[in-house]
Amino acid sequence: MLDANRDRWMMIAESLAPKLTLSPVPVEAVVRLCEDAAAFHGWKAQSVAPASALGSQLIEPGGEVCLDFGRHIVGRLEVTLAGVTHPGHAEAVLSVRFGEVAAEIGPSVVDKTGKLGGEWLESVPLRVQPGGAVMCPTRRAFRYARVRVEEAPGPIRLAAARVVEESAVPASVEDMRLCRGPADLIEIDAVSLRTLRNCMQGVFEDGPKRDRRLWLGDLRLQALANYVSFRDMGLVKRCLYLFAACAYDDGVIPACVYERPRWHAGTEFIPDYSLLFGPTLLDYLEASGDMDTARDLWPIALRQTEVLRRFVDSDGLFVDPGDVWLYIDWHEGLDRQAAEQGTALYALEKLQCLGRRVGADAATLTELSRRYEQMSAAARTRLWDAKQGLFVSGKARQVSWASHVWLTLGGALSDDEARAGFDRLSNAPNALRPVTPYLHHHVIEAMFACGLGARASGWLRDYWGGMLRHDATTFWEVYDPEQPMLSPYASIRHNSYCHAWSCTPACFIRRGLLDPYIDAAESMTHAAHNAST
Ligand code: RAM
Repeated sequence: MLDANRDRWMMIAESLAPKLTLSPVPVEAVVRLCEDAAAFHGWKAQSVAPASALGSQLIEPGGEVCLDFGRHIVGRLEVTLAGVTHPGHAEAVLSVRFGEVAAEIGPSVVDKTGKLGGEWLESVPLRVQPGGAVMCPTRRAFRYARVRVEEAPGPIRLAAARVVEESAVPASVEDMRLCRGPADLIEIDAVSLRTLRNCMQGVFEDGPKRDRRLWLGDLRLQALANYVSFRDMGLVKRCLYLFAACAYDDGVIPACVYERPRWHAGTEFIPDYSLLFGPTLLDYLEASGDMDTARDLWPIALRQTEVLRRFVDSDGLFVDPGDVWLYIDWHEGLDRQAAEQGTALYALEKLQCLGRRVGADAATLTELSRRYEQMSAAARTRLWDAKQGLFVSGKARQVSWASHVWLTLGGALSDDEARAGFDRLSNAPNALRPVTPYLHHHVIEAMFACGLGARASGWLRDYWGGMLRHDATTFWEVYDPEQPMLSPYASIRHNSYCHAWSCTPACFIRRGLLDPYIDAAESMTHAAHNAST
């Protein structure tokens, strides 16, 4: 299946490479980054002067200025030096550090404690003649740019600074802003779309700051938000084909793919991501009607459920092999067995829908249904704790939101049971809570699915609204209101602050799912409809 298709799939993917839209964004203010114990990450930007004052500010060699662009941007910084101020016309050497949030570049020394490479934290040197302009050679993701004068014959002035913003999306977030509804939801929606737009580059990136990879779990959620907003079907199709073309030789789809030096699979394999290829393809088919792509990629979507057999015992129970990356959420102590069981059920169910749509043969559909029933029964007999009225996971019989949420999404519970489970979890302080917007998204999806719309709506406003209250202009990779310094990478400076999987509030808002829980006069569905037509 693979050998015959790999090159063709890659050609389709390459033919869909987007043309990026470039748009200038002016600097908004000059700020100073300072420590502040009351700020969520311990740093804040204090306004020093309006942008109009930039040109009159003299910066001594060794001195610096911090530019605030008012919101998160992906693009190239361009600075223009004022005309000759010193004899000799010597060039100035500047260095620039970029930060998505103040805490990233507030400290004057680059933080080396994080687990990732951290190249994006290093400063970029720029040489510029008096009266001339220079553009940063590489694309950066940032709100703040800390410009330091490394060498100059005397004080210099910046005559102008701007960013040439890049995105695969031609529409601006302002064009798409909802015109009706509660103010917090309008803002949550706009910030969701900015998060999505800034991640939509040559592919749907997981975050534009770090190594800009395409991850399958992120793609699924980005695509859902894209269908209710920018509706760029070509970019989703390109990404689906990239994953298919980069599958390992046994047909397993990797968790992520890299662009350079040429498109290739990452070594990361995450079963709960591979399993979501089929559901992502089904969502794409439903949004685009593109049956040719669905039929073309159906065999490889099906293949991911074959791979699942490696992890399932003869009763249909997912067993953690111990040496494979199970993701689900970035909670360190999370036992993922039950949530994997739920993801597998979810995928098997969606695969049956996809199979019926693409005209799969009866034997395949019967086998998918048999496996679904077996795994569903195993969830009830092996993972359900009747005394607690909740699922348990792993040898330690851990209780978590992740297990309940994914087994609800996988259809292992009736709506009544799922609702009762949410009540019990809320009263179980030891139940492990979600820490990333990825799992929070699924909490909300599961709540809506079992009829807890009011609760889902409140959860969304509270969680994503919390990031807004901490000045987010795009949503973050990791956010736990109780743990500001939480990072899977040992440093919050390595976290991404414009992250793919965080853009999904727009899905719920624009599908009108929150409408029943807000004042009828403020209904957002009509506004969303206007925005997308
Ligand atoms: C990280 C990124 C990415 C995610 C994986 C599991 O490296 O945050 O978005 O999909 O983990």
